[in-house]
Amino acid sequence: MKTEPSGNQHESPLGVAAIGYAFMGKAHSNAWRNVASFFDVPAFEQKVLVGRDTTQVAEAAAKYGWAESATDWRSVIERDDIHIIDICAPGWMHAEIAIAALAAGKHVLVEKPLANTLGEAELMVAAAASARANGVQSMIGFNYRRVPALALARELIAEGRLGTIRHVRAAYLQDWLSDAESPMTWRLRKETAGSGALGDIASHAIDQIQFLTGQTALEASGTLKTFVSQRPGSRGSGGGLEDVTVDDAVWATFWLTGDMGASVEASRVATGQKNSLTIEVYGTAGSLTFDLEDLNELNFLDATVPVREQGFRRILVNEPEHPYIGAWWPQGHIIGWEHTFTHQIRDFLLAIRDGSQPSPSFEDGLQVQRVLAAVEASAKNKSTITAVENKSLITEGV
Ligand code: SOE
Repeated sequence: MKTEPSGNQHESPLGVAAIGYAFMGKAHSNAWRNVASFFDVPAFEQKVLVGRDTTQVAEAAAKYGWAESATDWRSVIERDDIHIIDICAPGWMHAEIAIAALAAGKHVLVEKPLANTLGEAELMVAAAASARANGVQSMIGFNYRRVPALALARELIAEGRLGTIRHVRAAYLQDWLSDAESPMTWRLRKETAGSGALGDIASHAIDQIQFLTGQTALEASGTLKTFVSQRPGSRGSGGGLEDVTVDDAVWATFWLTGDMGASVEASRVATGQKNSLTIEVYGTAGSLTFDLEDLNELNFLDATVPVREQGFRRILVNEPEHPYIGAWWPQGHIIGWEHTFTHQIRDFLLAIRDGSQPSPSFEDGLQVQRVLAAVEASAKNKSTITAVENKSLITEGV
């Protein structure tokens, strides 16, 4: 017996199709290939990898463990043997694919940020809400929520071990665009990426601030900067310089619910910084610091002990008691960046099996998109504060 794709009981394994085979397609494919070796998840099959270049996507499918390859995502989402669509394509494709896949009764996982614009994000949330009524689940891939150390940080904060949180600082610094001669890519054009460091990596920091504290941003003040305004055309474009139409770096401050302050800095031209997401949380009873480049560690200061004993202590987040770790290796055998994608897909599959809402939801993705839009508005208007609009653009007829 096989129920509708929206049903949660599937005798036949869940058929999975991934769209996109570049960096994120590779990271997600790796997770699909190993999740069942480490976690108890419902049966699934890596059916189809979709991409635009017939030869390249076929090579990637064979390499990454997909049974088939295809170049037309529209035909793939109509297949009865496909139940899950994993969108690893550039941001400008998220809305069209996700909305069509949800309408076809497919569960959808989409990479961050949710969309390139607030309007697209709103439409995706509306599509997710109506699909959810039919048991079709949707999730956005803020994978750093699945770093065990950050999942532990959220637990400690929720338990009150830091007391009342006063402020949070986050910086996400990379340098892969520091060289002005680095050629254009889709990530450097507003029409394909939506924004630069803001949507690409500050989105992670903004999601983390809200995830760790359980609060949401109310107001934003931001500055965006493009240091390299023209770059050599992308490979095969015949040379010449092309205008960069997104930001290289962003600085923003926020006020959140819970009377909490936050600051976020993100740059893809921070020479020498490779993939450094650092987060600091300061409360009345304690503090936490984290660095993605040391992702197995969480530094915790307990301010309730006598001052003579106080100090940040390193928690090696590698015990079976820690989130996700029990499925991997004995304590101390550390894990890596790629494991967060396995954790993400494990949670997505369990939510589909249980008919529950995966987290983060498209609504969580929309909240981040609202903050991104508020930072852009603040930067554009040179306004010190911009409300994070909580109204629906759809009802406002935008
Ligand atoms: C940007 O370089 C990037 O690939 C982001 O798009 C990812 O979300 C982040 O995990 C790593 O850096």
